[in-house]
Parts: sequence; C-alpha cells; structure tokens
Amino acid sequence: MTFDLFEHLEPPEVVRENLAPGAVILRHFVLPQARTILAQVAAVVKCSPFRHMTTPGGYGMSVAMTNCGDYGWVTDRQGYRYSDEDPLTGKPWPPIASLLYQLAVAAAEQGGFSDFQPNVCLINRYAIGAKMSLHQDKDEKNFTYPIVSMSFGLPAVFQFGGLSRSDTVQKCLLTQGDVVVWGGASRLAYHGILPVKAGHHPDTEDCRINLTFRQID
Ligand SMILES: O=C(O)CCC(=O)C(=O)O
Ligand SMILES: [Mn+2]
Repeated sequence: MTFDLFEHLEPPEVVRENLAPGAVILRHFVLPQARTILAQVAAVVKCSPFRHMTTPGGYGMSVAMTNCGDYGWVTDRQGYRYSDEDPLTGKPWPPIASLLYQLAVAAAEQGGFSDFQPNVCLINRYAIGAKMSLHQDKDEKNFTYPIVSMSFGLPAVFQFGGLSRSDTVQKCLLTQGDVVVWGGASRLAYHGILPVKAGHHPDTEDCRINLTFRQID
C-alpha cells in the first residue's frame, strides 16, 4: 500500500496581512490551485508566447510578458497601452480561464472590493535577476477597481510604497500562492519587485510567475 504523507493535510489557511488602507496580502490564497493555474498559464503561452517588450524610452524589459483577457497590457516605442489583440500574433489574447477569473474576484472581495470584473490578466515571468522598478499602475481608464496580483514559483521581494515615488516602501517576501490586493486609497501606490534571487522551485524551476488582474474600464 502506498502512503502519501500529504494527502490528508488541509490546504494552508489564508493569512491576512494589512499593508495600508485598501491594500492587503492574502497569504496562500491560491496555493491549493497553484499547479492548475500554472498549467493554465502554459496553455496561454502556447497561443500568446512570453516576450520581452520595449519601454517607450527604448529599454528592453527584464520581465517577459504575455496576457489573457479581453485586453492585454503592451509597451513599445509608442508607449504603454492596452490592446485587444496580441501584437505578436495579430490575434485576440486567449480568454481568462474561469477558475482564474473566479479566484481573482474572490481575492478582490476578501480585500474589500466587491464589484471587480477583471478584463485583463497580465502574466509576468521573472527569470533570475529580473526585476520591476517602482511604478504606479495608471494606464487604466478607471481607478475605482483594485489590482489583484498572484505570485507563483520562486520567491521575490515586493516593494509597496505610497503615492509618491520617494515615500518609504515596505518590503514583503511573496511566495507561491500569495495574493496582493490594492485599491481605494492605495490604488495608485508605487510598487515594484527587487531582482529575483537564484533558486529552484519544483513547479516553475528557475523563475517566478506573477498574474496581475485589472479591470481597465
Ligand atoms: O510581479 C509583481 O508582483 C508585480 C507586477 C506589477 O506590478 C505589474 O505588472 O504592474
Ligand atoms: Mn504594477
């Protein structure tokens, strides 16, 4: 008879960490679904592959990106914007899988935002050393909806500051299954990811995957 040490364990409990008014980390919120979600990411990537986009200033981003949803976030020399088709394939982005959509809505609800209907899921892949500098998410038409951000694979340090770039930042280590929700008074808070440290994760090997859900209009 085989005996699986883990099969009787309950999924870890969600632990809530308040970051600021309107901003919370929901530890382990999507941990039970992590492998299913990563398989859904792999399916998206088959249609709309990861690519390194260029900033308006002409720099290549260290993070590789793709999207699913009605729109995707893109950047090139023309600027940051949302597009209803993938510029690489000329086709619409793959849809947001139902499980992902429901989990994003549930996380927003836990964060205190009850009417979230995300129509964009930006998928970020961080190889070792990749980072995202402090920035605000402000390319959306409407800031009444929160940002819902899920982390998988290698851990990374998330920086969360205030409404000015120079405000002090909190540093939080995000690991597989953690979800950060920020909206309301924190919707335009500066945030970023420090360079991902070398490591190995059984589900993603040598990278971190982040899913950022937004409702853009
Ligand atoms: O990777 C993360 O945790 C944050 C990603 C992010 O801020 C963004 O894509 O705008
Ligand atoms: Mn962001």
